[in-house]
Amino acid sequence: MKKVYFSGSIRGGREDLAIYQEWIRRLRETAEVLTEFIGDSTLEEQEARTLTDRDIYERDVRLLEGCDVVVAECTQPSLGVGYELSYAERFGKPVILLFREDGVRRLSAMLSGNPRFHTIYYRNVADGWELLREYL
Ligand code: 6IA
Repeated sequence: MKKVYFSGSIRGGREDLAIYQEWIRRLRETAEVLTEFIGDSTLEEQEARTLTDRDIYERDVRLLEGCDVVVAECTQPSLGVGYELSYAERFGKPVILLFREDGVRRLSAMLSGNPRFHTIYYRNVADGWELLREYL
């Protein structure tokens, strides 16, 4: 089973939380998801009590280094997700980006223009999943 580092916005905004949960649920059918906490609705309160930002950074970098592939939902812009993508590239990890098309937002050219990243544009998770599963 591949180890997937699933990346999604936290402090960048939690508007897409339900979408992250759906992606994580599907990914778990065929892969080990190292970052199930991305889909946790109580993450902010819990981690604020138990972990410092330094702890979070160190844990996430360790998980990134140990993964087989990074899958990042990039529709909601997040500095942390962008940082993780660059870090993943530096460590030679395959990177798949997920971007929900709404006809308004566009993916940053720094991501869509990177030939080492593969982007899946989707309208709903069920359709996107058919494309993503081919890569896992
Ligand atoms: O800049 P952002 O917060 O949106 O960055 C989100 C990305 O950074 C995610 O893909 C995570 O892998 C990572 N990340 C950021 N914050 C956390 C976190 N707790 N726990 C785990 N991973 C994180 C934040 C809790 C805090 C609000 C108390």
